[in-house]
Amino acid sequence: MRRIPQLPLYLQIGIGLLLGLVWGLVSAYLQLDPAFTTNFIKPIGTIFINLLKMIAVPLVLASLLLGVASLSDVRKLSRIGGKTIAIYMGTTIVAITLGLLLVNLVEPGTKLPEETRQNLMSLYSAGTESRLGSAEALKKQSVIQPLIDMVPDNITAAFSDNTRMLQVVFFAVLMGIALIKVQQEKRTPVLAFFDGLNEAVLKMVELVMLLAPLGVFALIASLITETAGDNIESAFSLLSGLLWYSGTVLLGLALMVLVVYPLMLRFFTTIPVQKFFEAIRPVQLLAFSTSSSNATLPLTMQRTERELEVSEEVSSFVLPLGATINMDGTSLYQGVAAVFIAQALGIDLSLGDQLMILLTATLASIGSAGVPGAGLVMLVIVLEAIGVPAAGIALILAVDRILDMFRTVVNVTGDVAVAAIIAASEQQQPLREREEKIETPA
Ligand code: DAS
Repeated sequence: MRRIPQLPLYLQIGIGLLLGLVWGLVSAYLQLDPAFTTNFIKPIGTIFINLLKMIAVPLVLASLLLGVASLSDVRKLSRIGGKTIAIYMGTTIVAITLGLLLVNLVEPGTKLPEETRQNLMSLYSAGTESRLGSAEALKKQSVIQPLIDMVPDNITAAFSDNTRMLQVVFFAVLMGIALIKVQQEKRTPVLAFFDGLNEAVLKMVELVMLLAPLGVFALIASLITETAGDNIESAFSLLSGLLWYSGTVLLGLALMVLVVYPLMLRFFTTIPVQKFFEAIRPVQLLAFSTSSSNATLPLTMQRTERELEVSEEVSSFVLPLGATINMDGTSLYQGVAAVFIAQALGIDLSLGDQLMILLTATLASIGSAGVPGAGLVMLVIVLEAIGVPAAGIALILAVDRILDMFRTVVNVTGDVAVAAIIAASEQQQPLREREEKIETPA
């Protein structure tokens, strides 16, 4: 029997989103009793959010552990490994800082009317009291408490609580380093098991994403019916807040691709910028349509080696690592989303909170795997680290799948830019010098 052609995931989710918007707006307009939506539709959205929270820890553990352990030949590439990780962290911190600056600049646009915020607070404020409690506790702690807190005293407790993701990251990195040592001493392929675990977890993310269209429908429908209450205006104010939010993320992503990376290329390589963009255009298109850095990786490596003449040794190390731990687009989005959701729930963030966002979004983007929706899963970690209820992601789910496409483009563009910089710093002849040599007659 002919297989029914499956709609691409982003289309399926787009349809779920539209149906959810129609459902929400119509029931708000007709002032239908939201009880039906709350009792029968909203639970589907709650299940979807719980599934995302369920896979957050295994996702970080598997992808980060494997990412670190795959540095097994870091002895051979020690200087490349150190430089690569340093530049990756640098671009990620620039991305999040840019996102935080922008979202604080457009803050008035993302501010929701008091009534809408009150509605949202009553819906999603479960968990904020824990924030107030921890704020009190914070005052008594030493300034390096966050570093102390990173070391888990009980790893099963760390795995059981999404607010302890930094402890899971700490464990994954330590385990990854231990695996490097075991590989070197035993010369046995110890990574097979973790490879399998990583593949299995990525498959679980795919399975969870199958529920995404229904989950998005349920979350948007219940979000609008419950916040709109009996007046359609607050529904539209929520939608206008979402437009400001999406515009802020897209502006930040555009600045990364059109300003930050070209500046980096100009300072650290002699690759002409338009040559760079010609080389990676097919990579960006594939990243946009798949929303997956992992799926794009084979093409990313081929184009980087062939068009930008980066050696296979550098590209086969820098790019797979980048697809795992370097997600500038995702980290910028997580910074903007965390502040937008906190504001929408009426939670004012101190500078300390925003620095905590910087730290956790950096770590969350390292832990995010290069698959569709991974950034959303890890956003849960960032929110819970600053005491904002994770259920608040329902606010941005409507546009998340679309933003995922754009942030994946930035993720892969950043990986290729760093690969080109590492290649140039390895004294490989940059492209232009080689061209000049050919042009000038001997
Ligand atoms: N889709 C992820 C990637 O492949 C990014 C994300 O989910 O934010 O890079």
